Amino acid sequence: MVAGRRYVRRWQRLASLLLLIGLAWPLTASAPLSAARFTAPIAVRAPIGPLAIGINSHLTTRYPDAATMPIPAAIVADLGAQWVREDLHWHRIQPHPDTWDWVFTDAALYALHRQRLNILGVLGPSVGWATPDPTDRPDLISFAPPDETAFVAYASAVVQRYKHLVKHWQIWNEPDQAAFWRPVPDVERYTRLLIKTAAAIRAIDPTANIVLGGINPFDTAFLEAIAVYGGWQAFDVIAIHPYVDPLDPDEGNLIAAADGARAVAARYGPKPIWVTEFGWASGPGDRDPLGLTDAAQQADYLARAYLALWQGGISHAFWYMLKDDPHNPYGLFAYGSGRADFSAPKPVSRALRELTRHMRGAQTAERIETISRSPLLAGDQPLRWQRPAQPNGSLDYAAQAIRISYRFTTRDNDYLAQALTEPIPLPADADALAIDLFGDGSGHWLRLWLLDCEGETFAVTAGVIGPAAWQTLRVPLSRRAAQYEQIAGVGNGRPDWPLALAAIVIDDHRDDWSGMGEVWIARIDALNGALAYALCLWRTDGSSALIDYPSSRNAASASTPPCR
Ligand SMILES: [Ca+2]
Ligand SMILES: [Ca+2]
Ligand SMILES: [Ca+2]
Repeated sequence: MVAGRRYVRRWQRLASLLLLIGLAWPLTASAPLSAARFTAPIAVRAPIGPLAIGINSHLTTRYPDAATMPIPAAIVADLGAQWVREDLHWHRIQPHPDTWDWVFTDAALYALHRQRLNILGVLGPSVGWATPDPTDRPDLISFAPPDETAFVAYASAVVQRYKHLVKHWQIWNEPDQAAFWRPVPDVERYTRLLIKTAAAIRAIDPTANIVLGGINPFDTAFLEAIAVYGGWQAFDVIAIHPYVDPLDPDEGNLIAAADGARAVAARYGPKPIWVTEFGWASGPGDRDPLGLTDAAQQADYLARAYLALWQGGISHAFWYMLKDDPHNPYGLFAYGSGRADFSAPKPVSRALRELTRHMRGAQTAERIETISRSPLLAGDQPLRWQRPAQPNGSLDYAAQAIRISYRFTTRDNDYLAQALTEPIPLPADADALAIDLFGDGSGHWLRLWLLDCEGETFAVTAGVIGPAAWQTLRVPLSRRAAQYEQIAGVGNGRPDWPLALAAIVIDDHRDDWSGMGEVWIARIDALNGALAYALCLWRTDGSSALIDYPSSRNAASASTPPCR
């Protein structure tokens, strides 16, 4: 543990030094990169404290019997999670302007509280009588934006009633999705609702925390627009829903899920980042109609995903969800004979119980990797690049690194693709690519174009261009087609190996962005064996434990110390 901390401090000092260099570095041709470039990049991703494990329990809205609510609450507690996420649906609490019904919310929240579970309460969506949509039935749920005064009154009543049980309030669910803010998301209007509701909640309970509505982290335009519309001070916690299914946690690069939100937060003010939904179904579901993930894989992915999110700087992560819906099997328990049936735990239940047992008291983690690196491209070995088709920037070599300068001028999608004259073949056994880059804090996307053996070109997203410091972006290279986006060429539509690196692409993180910047790449390596790593957990009692990361099914056989 001590060694690990010293390691971190050394990198923090180097990061500060590089930051100073970066700041004193006005886009000149001979930047002083060489002194730092042969040391390893900073660990930009690391646990920021213990991981709070949560579940989307939905007892308030989905468990059918208020009288027996202690039963499912005990089942949730038995899984070992510390947090639950509960919907406080407006149409059930206030079905008419003058009717208040607290039966199910009282039953669920008190039962969960008695199990010592922390509760994240979700406020919203609309009730029909409070929207202008004439097709809404007045007493039913609606996803149209609500009358703001009525919404604030409902939120205030809920917070007044439960402020001693609930300290974290999420304003709406997924306001950036058309399914949940109809007919189309309206960030200006959401931000206004957020500001008004947050002010009302803080007036009632100054110790309350306001959590953003759970947004897609792979498109940060909505998050940034909240700041532009003046909403950044209205919330305490950024919440993201990084669904990557049917990709697995490694293919989906879940460890990097928070990078985009963090880049936005670096511009407007840092805040904790929570994952208030993530998960995989155990068969055909909303996001994966083919059902590419089965029950065993769902269990396998659960632990890998929680640990990847933790490594990625997430402090709270809520699995979606406790129980299957009839046609959406994301649950820990099968639907069985109905919403009150908890008799059929799926393999993923056991995986969660094992994970919570291992994680009890764990403060920090250290990844023990057994990968090998082989260099693909290095900044001190200049290659030939083609002039890009777009007049959006240039590439040259300086200070033993590739320097890519970009200038995006339009309010539409801008990108700069720098293509190699001769694409570089990837080793046949490559599991991932690692890109060591010095960012500019822009938060733009770095993508790679890969050429397959049929001549088709595919794009993969390497990650987010982070702060002015060295960082490593890791791109998993799945053998499954789902990860890749075909952009050119004629063939079977799948990436057929061997692949070759064809281009490095910078894409503006939101299309209406314009401006200029500069990114340096010291090297790109191929990694082999990327999945063969383990996680060493350090606990408050001084003990440590080694967990096999690749498969939670093996977690029961996790060995005890020493980690090394
Ligand atoms: Ca192909
Ligand atoms: Ca773009
Ligand atoms: Ca643009």
